[in-house]
Formats: sequence, structure tokens, C-alpha cells
Amino acid sequence: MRNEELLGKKVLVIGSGLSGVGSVRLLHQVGAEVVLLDENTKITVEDIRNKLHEEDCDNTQIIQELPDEIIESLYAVVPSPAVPLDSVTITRLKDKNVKVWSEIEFAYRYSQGKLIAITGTNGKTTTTTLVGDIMKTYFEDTYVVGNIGFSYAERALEMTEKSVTTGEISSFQLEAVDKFHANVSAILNITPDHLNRHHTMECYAQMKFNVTNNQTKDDTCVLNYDNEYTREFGSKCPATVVYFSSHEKLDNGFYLDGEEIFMAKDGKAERVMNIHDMNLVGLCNVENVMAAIAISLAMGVPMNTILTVVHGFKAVEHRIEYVATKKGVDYYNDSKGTNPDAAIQGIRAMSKPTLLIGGGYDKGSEYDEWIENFGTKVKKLVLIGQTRDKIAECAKKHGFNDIEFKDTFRDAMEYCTENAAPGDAVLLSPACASWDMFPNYETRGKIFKDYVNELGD
Ligand code: UMA
Repeated sequence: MRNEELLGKKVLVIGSGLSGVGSVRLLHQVGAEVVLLDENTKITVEDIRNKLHEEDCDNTQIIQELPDEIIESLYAVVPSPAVPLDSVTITRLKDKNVKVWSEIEFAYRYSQGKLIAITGTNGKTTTTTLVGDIMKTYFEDTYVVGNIGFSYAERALEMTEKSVTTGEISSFQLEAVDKFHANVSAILNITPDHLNRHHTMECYAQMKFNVTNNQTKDDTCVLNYDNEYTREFGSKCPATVVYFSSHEKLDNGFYLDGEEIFMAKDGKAERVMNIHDMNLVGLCNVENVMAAIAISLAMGVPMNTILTVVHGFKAVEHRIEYVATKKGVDYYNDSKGTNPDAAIQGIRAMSKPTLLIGGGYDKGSEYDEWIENFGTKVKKLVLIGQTRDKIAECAKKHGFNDIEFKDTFRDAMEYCTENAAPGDAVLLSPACASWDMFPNYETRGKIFKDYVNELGD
């Protein structure tokens, strides 16, 4: 029987991004009365309405400030992951005993089937995509949702008992969970990130550990043995733990020895695969693959099915493609970000302060939404090509003034290298086609990668 908890109840959604739009959809589907708050006063109520699904436009009350009268009538709030739980608005709501559910908590309550929840500071998207591909090969009804860019809430009611959902789950999404219960969870690694939001490493790690809430020994949690936080968490974890390691031979779990991945049980090891049989590069991807294999086995997928998918899996070239880390700066090639929509995903994938190379052939696109997504992540916008003036004008209109014009692609890349600090990222994600300066986006991406690979360490 469908959960009727929210029937006729007034629920507040905060944020009109992907998560908010999906939450509004699910709330209407389950019969709630919906109020949508977006505190960004640079956008209008009409802009917010335009983001909603057509069927939600007329019956959603949209507000940009939250009056006390509304708070009094609320049953629950579903904040976007972008909203910190210690914000003034959430504090006001908590003071009035309004239930606070993150989007994944809300979606979980209405979904069915098996759930895989993958978190960690890095590698989440690759691991989630790979696991999603493996699940799709073996199970009939599968979903990939979460921080990867698809609202879980929006798909929740489609899921049945036979569904298998793979979720990329961020620390933000794990701040307000209660009943959320993954059958298989994974914490790939925990390194300093989002400390402005979580304040201390301990709090940040605790948010990640929340992915195992409600798990029992019948469930599995895949953990990185090489990471201090995740290794130590193993002894407290409520689920059955499977470790992976790229540094140490384990008696139980998955490990890398030379170029081979092994699976060990009670000290007996079995060779799984050679790392050259996969199309992904870097030790971080070996770890992602070990985690994906461990997750998939825990889901009951046979090893030969898993390995077939792993062998054929490719990081999509030119699509938020990690190139290298040089002098502490991560370089990403998103040359395929040839329109503002695609380029928004590029920015969203960044977790570090970013120097962004944008601009190119003028297709008559509007850049407002792209620039609105810069948030505090983009620290410098380096512009090239035909569209540079148009983009700069638009950026200034949105209050973004950290702009640098360059005449050639080489100048733009060199500017980034000279001005990036260790811990920053440089992202080529132009939001424009390449045709004013290159034959195609592949050439633009290749030149970028060649340039980065030639930089000294
Ligand atoms: N807002 C408020 N009040 C606030 C803060 C924000 O009203 O206090 C409003 C903003 O004005 C904005 C909206 O909330 O309109 C939030 O929009 P958004 O684009 O930041 O968020 P969504 O589109 O809902 O995207 C979210 C995740 N964003 C964040 O966690 C910041 C997406 O992860 C995720 O893909 C999406 O839900 C679907 O699940 C992105 C991300 O950057 C990729 N994640 C971080 C990361 O990976 O490092 C955690």
C-alpha cells in the first residue's frame, strides 16, 4: 500500500535546482500541498516556475522569503543539498519542529527495490556509472540517480520491488537521513573537502558514514583500506565490510598486487583481472574498479558479467575527462561541453576552486544559466573566441567579474597554469562549439590534453 503520510500535508521544498524540481514532482504525486522556496533573489518567481515540470506549475506556491505563517503550517521540509542544515532558514524550521528530510531520505521513503549508495570524496561518479552499467547488464529494471545529476525523488514512484537503483550520494545529501537504508553502500575515500559546510573533518566523515545508517550484517559496506577514515570505520560499521586496497595485500577483500587485482577470502587469493584489461587510467580508477566489483558481487551479479562490463567500460573522452594533476592542480577536459547545458554539468562535477576556460563559436546561445551555476566554485573565467564579449557581458550582469580575455587557446591555458594554486582545478568547458578556432571539439580537447601532459610535475 502506498505511504499516505504526506496526503494533504503542507511540505516546503528549498531550492529550485534539479533536486528541488524532482522533490516538487514527487510531493504532488503523493498528494502533498507544495510550497517552493528559492532564496536567490537574482532570479524571479517566473524563472523558478519555468524550471518546474508543466504539471507542477499551477499547483506549487512559489516564494522567495519564508514568512512565519507558512512555517506554522508546515509538516516537513525537503531542502536541496545546496542548503546547509545550520542555515538560518533550516534553524527557524527546526525550532518549530518541522521534520527535515534530505531529498534522498524523502525519495527513499517512496521508492522500492534494492538500493546501492556510493559515496566518498573522489571517484563517486566513475564508480556509480560503472556499477550502473553492470546492474543494467544483469537486472531488468535499473536506475542511476543522485549527485551524478539525476534527482532520486523524480524517479522514486517508478521503482518497483524488482528495481535496482544505484545512487551517487554526496555528504550534503547525507546530512538529513533517517530511514534511508542501502542494501549495499560504499565509501570510496574521505579526504578534506566541503569543510566550509561541514566545518571539521570529523563532521564531514560522519556525514559519509551516515550512508551505512540502518544497515545490518545482512547488508554490505565496501570500504577503502588505504584511507585512514574508512579503514578505522570498518570496526564500527553496522554492515558486513568488504575492503579494497591498492597498497596492501588483504586476507579478505580486493587488492592490487603489481598489475593484477586479486580477491581474497580467509587468506586464499584468487586473481580477478589485469589492470591493463580496463580502459581507465590511474590508480584512483583501479580503486574505483575494485569497489565496483565488490559492490556488484554483493548484489549477486556473477563475476564474468561484471568483468565483461569492466573490460568494455571507458571514461568518456572529452566529457569531464580527468587529464592529470600537475603541481597540485587537477586538469579536466570537458571540450564536449559545447553548449551551456552540457557545460553546467562540467562545473557541477568540480569540487575544487576552478579556473574555467570558456568561449568559442557563436551559436546564439544564452549563457545566463551556465553563469548562475558558477556559484563560489569558479574563481576565474578565462574567455577565448567569438563569444567572449557576449559571455563577459552576461557574467557581469550576474555579478561575476573575475574574467580574463585571451587571444589564443595557448594563452588561455598558460594563464591558467600560471594562476592556479595547488588544490585548484583547471577546467576546459567552453559552453560553445569550437569551430571558430578548431575543426571540432575533439581537436580542442586533444590540444588541451597534450598541453597538460607536457607540463612538468
Ligand atoms: N538555495 C536556496 N537557499 C540556500 C541555498 C541554495 O534557496 O540556502 C537555492 C539556490 O538558489 C538554487 C538551489 O537552491 O536555486 C540549489 O540549486 P543547485 O543547482 O545548487 O542544486 P541542484 O540542482 O538541486 O543539484 C543538487 C546537487 N547540488 C549540490 O549538492 C550543490 C547536485 O550535485 C546533484 O547532481 C543534484 O542535486 C541531483 O541530485 C552537484 C554538486 O555540486 C553535482 N554536488 C556536490 C559535489 O559533488 O561536490 C556535493
